[in-house]
Amino acid sequence: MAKYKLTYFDIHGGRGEPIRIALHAAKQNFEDNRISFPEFGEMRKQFRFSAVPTLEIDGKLITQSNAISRYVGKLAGLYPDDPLQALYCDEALGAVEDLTHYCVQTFGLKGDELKQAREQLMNGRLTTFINGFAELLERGGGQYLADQQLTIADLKLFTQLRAFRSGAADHIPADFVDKLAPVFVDYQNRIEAEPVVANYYASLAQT
Ligand SMILES: N[C@@H](CCC(=O)N[C@@H](CS)C(=O)NCC(=O)O)C(=O)O
Repeated sequence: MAKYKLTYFDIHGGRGEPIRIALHAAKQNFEDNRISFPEFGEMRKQFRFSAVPTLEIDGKLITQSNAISRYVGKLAGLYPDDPLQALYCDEALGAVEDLTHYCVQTFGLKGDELKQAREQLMNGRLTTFINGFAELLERGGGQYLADQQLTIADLKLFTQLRAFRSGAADHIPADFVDKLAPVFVDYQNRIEAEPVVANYYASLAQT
C-alpha cells in the first residue's frame, strides 16, 4: 500500500480539508502533517510552488489542491466515473478555487482597508460565486453538485461555505450566504450529516 503524507495548516478548513476528509473516507492510513503558520514560513522552500497543501506519495511530492482532491476523490469513490459528471465536479472544484483566490487577496489587510476590501468582495465576487454555486447545485439535481451523490466537489464547497457561515471572516456577516442563497442552509446540513463527513469529524474528536 502506498504511503501518504499530507502537509497543510493545522486548521479546520481551507484547501487541505476536503483532502483530509477524502483520505479518511478512502480508509487510507496517512500522515496528517499539520503545520503552524510560522513553521510554514520556515519550510516553504521545501514545497515546489512555495505553497500547501502537498501530498507525498511514497516520498514523491505532489502539489495543487484540486489535482490532489481529484486523486483522493477517486481513491474514496468520491469522484464521478461518468465524463460529464466528472466535468460538473471539476467545474465546481475550479470555481471554489477561484473564490478562494479572491478571498485570500483580502488577508493581511487591516482596519478600513480590510472593511472596504471585504465589502467589495461581498458585493462583487462573493455574490457572483454564491449565485453561481446555487446554479451548479440546481443543475446537479438540488442535492449534490454532480453525480447525484457526494463528490469531492461537495467537500470543497462545504468547507468553504462553512468558513463564511462561521462568521470568522471580519465584515462578512455569518448569515450572508444563507440570505443570498437559502438553498445552502439545507445543503450544508446535508453534507455535514453525510457519513463520510460525520465519521471524519467523529474520528478527530477521538484523538
Ligand atoms: N493553486 C494552489 C494554491 C495553493 C495555495 O496558495 N495555498 C496557500 C494555503 S491555502 C498557501 O500555501 N499560501 C502561502 C503562500 O502562497 O505564501 C493549490 O490549489 O494548491
